[in-house]
Amino acid sequence: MFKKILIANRGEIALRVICACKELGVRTVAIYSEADRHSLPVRFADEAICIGPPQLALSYLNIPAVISAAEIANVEAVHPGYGLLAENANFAEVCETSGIKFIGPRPEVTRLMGEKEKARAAMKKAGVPILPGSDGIIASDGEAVEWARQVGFPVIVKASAGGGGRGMRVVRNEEELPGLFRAAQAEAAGAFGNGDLYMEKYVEHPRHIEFQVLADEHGNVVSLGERECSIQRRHQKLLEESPSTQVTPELRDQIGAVLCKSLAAIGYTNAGTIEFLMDQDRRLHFIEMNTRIQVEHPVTEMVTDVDLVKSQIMIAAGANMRDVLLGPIVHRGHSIECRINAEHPEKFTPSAGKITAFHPPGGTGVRVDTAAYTEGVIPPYYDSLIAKLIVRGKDRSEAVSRMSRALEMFIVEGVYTTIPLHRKILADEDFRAGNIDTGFIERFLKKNGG
Ligand code: MV4
Repeated sequence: MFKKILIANRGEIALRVICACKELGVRTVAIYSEADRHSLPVRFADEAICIGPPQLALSYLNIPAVISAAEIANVEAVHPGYGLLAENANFAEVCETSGIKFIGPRPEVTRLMGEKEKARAAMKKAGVPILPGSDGIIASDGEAVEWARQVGFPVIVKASAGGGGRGMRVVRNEEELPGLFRAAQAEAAGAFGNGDLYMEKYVEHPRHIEFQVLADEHGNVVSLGERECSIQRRHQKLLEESPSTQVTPELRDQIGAVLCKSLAAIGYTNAGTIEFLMDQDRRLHFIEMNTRIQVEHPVTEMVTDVDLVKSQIMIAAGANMRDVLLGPIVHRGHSIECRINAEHPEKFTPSAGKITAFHPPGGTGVRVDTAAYTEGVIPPYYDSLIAKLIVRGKDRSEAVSRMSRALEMFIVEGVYTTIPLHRKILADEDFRAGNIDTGFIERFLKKNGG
C-alpha cells in the first residue's frame, strides 16, 4: 500500500478521500487555495500545502502547482476526486511522467472516453447496447440531414467534447436541422474549443440510469449495479437513488455482465460509471462513460457495503479484486442521496457566505458527507455543493420516510440551500410512486409555481 498520497481536490470529496486513507493507514497531503485555509480537509490531513490564490485556474486547476506540491511532499500517488482534474488525461500523463501514480484509469482510456463519439464506437464494438446514430463526427449540415433521414426524426445533435448539455440540440424535423446543427457547432466550439458533433436517435422522456464498475489492474472487472439519477435540473443532479425501481435483477445482471466483458477488453482500470438512457420500453442505451469517482457514489456504497474510495486506492496500489472485495456483490435495501447546494431557492444562483448554524441529522441509516461546519465560510469561487445527505432503508418506502425526517432535522443557517426544495420533492406524489424521468423537475416546478 502507498505510504502517502496527495488529494487534488477540496470540500466534501477531499474529506471523503481522507476518511478512506485513514482507514487504510495511508498518510494524506491536502492542497488548498487561500480561500480554503480554514477548511476541514486542511485540518484532518497529515500535511497541507497552499498552492495559490482562490481562483480555480490559479490553484486546483494549476497542474504545475499541484505536481510541485506532490513532489515537495514526496507522495506516491494522487487522488483527484471528482470534477477539477479528475478527467484531465494530460494531468494523469504528467503524474505518470513525474513518477506519481494517478488514482484512476490510464490517460489513453480517459482520453478515449472524453471524446464521446469515440467512446460510443468503442462501446458498440465491445457489445454494449447503443442508440442508432452516426458512426463518428458529422462534418456538415448536409451530412447531418443524410444521417437523420436514415435514423428517422427526432434526432439529437451532440458535441463530441460535450458535457453539461452544452452543444446539444434536439431536432424534430428536417427543416430545422441545418440551423440547429450550426448553432450546436458554434456553441461547442465556444465552450470546448472543439466544434465536432455527432448524432443519435432522440429518446423521449428517458430515465438517466448509470452503472458503477470497479476494475483492477489484473483484468478483473465487477459491476456494483445501477443508480437512478433522473432528478436533474439544468443537467445538474439533485437526487439519486439505488436501486432503480425499473431495473430487474435479470436486467442488472445482463448489463453488468456485458460491461465487465467490454471494459476488460478496453483495458479499463479503477472506478468508472457508465451512463445509460432508459426508454419507455425499459431498454437501456449507452450514452457516455465517466472515468472518475462520482458525487453520488455513496448510494452504491450504502446498498453494497463496498467502500468505493478505499477500493480505488487499493486498486491503484496493485491489489487484486479478490482482496479489494470481501466476496460477491450483494444488493441490500434502498438508498437515496439529496445534494445540498448553497444556492438561492428561486434564482438557483450560488449563495456564498458564513454558515451561522449547522446541524446535520443522524440516527439509523443516515450518512452526511460534508466539509461544512458552524462558522465555516462558503467561498464564492467554487461549486455550490456543501453536503450530501444519504439514507438507507430496508426498501424504497423506508428510505423515503427516513430521508423526509432527516431533511426535517437538517439545520443550515446563514446561506440559502436546496433543503426546502428536497423536502417538497420527497413529499411529491409522483416521486413517492417512483414516477420519475428526466422531465420530472420541470413538471414539478410548474406544479409548485416555480
Ligand atoms: C440524450 C437524450 C435523449 N436522447 N440522448 C443530456 C446531457 C447528456 N449527458 C446527455 N443528455 C441527453 N441525451 C438521446 N439520444 C436526453 C438527454 C437529456 C438528459 C439526459 C440525462 C439526464 C437529464 C437530461 C435532461 C435533458 C436531456
